[in-house]
Amino acid sequence: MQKPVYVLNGPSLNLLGQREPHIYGTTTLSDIENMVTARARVHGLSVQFRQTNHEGHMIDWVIEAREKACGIIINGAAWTHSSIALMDALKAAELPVIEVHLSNPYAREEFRHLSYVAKVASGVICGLGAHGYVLAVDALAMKLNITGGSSA
Ligand code: CA2
Repeated sequence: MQKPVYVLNGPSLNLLGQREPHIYGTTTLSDIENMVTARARVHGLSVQFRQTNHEGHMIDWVIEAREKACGIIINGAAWTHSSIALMDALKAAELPVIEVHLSNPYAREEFRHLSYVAKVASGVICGLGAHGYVLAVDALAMKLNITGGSSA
């Protein structure tokens, strides 16, 4: 049986839909979990969907994914731009990694233009809001050479 996709979300993403809707939209993280789970099912994939505000937890999950996941979809939020530890863990996981962002960091402040995650990711999806997560599932299925049903 196929291992699950780990969908990992970084700091403050638990506030989605409650604050800064002009930047991050009105969709909640729970809505995104439902969207991702439904899309993964089309590809015959299951999902472990998680969020943390603690960097060490995120690193532990990435290391756990090395054994337990078929791939990682990650919105590292602010750690994207700061965490060499996250980059090193993602590299060590030796899995396909799709980086996703709701906003387009390249159209925002200069400090968001550097992504340590992108340096070890198979692909990056940004600026497309919550739908970017759905596209990330499709991208991961493509990387895994999984052909879903006729609606995939
Ligand atoms: O656009 C994205 O998905 C980001 O990863 C969001 C991060 C930001 O640091 C990245 O540059 C781009 C910020 C996540 C904070 O989430 C909030 C959600 C609702 C309200 C306030 C913050």
